Amino acid sequence: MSKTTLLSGCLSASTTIIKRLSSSKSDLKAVLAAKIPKEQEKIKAFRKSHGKSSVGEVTVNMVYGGMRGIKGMLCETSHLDPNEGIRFRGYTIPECQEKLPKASGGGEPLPEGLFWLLVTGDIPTQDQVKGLSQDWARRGQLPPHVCNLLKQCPKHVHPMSQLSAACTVLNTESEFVKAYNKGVKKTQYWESTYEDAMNLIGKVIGIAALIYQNTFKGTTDLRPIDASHDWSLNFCNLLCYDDPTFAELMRLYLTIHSDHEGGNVSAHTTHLVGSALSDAYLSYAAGMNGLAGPLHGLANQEVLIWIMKLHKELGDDPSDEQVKAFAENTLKSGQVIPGYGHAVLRKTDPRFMCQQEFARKHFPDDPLFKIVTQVFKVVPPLLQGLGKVQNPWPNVDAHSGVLLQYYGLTEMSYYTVLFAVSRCLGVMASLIWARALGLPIERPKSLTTDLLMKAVGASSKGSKKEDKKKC
Ligand code: CMX
Repeated sequence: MSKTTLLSGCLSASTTIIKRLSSSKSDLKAVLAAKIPKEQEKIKAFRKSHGKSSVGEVTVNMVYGGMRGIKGMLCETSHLDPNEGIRFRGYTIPECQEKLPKASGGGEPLPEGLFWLLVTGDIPTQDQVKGLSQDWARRGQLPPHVCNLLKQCPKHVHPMSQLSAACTVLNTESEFVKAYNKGVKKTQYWESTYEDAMNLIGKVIGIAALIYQNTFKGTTDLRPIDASHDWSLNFCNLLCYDDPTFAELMRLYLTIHSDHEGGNVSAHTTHLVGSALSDAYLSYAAGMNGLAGPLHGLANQEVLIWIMKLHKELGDDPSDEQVKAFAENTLKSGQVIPGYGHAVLRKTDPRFMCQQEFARKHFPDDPLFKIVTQVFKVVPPLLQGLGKVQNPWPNVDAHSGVLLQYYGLTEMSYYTVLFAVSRCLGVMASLIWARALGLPIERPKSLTTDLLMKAVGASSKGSKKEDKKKC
């Protein structure tokens, strides 16, 4: 396929590809349409019989402590057990690796399969997954104003800011906005949201690739999307990474970063913004602004910076004592050890484990992989020794950078964009369901400290209000 199919440096699916696809749409929407009424009925009946039952108490510490442990959200797509880790619609990561369809000759799950699972709760067939790959490819073309915005973006703008800006202005394409403005019924909101979600997933790889090529490679020419390729392979092609093992890594990477139940910053923000009936593009962009924080998705960038610094200072084969001293210095300077700890998990993240497996299989002797393994041995006892860290074990971000750099993707400020591409699957699956279930605008109750004190019968002596009263 030649680059003549490019639209002034902008991603386009060629006419031949579109023709090939016109008869090969996946039947995901039909499967979903059949499931929604049953789910609505189930929830209606459940709320009728148990709507006023309590699911737990809220303590003062929870209010001050980032709402940890408050059961106040619905998330159908995945559930995070503190000890076991994530289950996507009931399936663990090893189960997904075993059961989800793979690319021809490949060993890793296709993210298309995971998306099907997140949306429907069912493991898809190879044909259903193929249909999704083709459907997303068909939707891959970017409108010129999005390409122009990215092309004009100064190189020092962080790739995550570029992603957020591009996805925000992509809402010119929103089918939901069009339907809403025409007065569509609430029961049909999910249909146009589904189209937006699928279009966004189709386009996000082109946006991400354009950010990469423009920022780091000095070009805005992208290879065309090929409908005979899966989503990850197309993404690798757009990035110009042709190693088939890198495509396998991407399939695994884009699968495991997709969803982590509802309360994490990116998923929660996407849901919150979506609950105001902001369209899928605005909701996703908002969520990704949260993913861009160093305590969340940006940690993958921070980890590799930290590992590279360690490697530069200590060389290829540092002793455990040297690694320990390096980590202690990080803590002494008031910083966290990036890639370690979690708000919910209390054991090593299974997403870390499967990335470790991948590295062990494909490049066991890489010096940076050895350092990651050594840090895994040295850092947990160190964090345990601080006496305040709830989870001293590595999370997903502790490993991903080392895998990416091995294949030559060394631009660390880009790493969170890869996380964001994957997270698109989870948050879009949830947004479709939020609209299908007619979930209302989110509006939790907040309290002032004085009101909290009153609520639990504590004395608010010394507070400004009390002082005022005395005057
Ligand atoms: N290094 C040093 N200190 C850490 C730490 C780490 N990796 N993880 C937690 N702590 C500290 C906290 O900063 C906190 O200290 P203070 O009380 O002095 O403020 C204390 O331990 C208690 O924190 P916690 O309850 O264990 O953790 P939280 O739920 O508040 O925060 C997280 C969770 C992930 C933000 C935190 O562990 C952290 O900052 N980790 C490093 C950054 C990181 O890897 N983030 C990625 C998480 C995965 C993701 O979302 O992508």
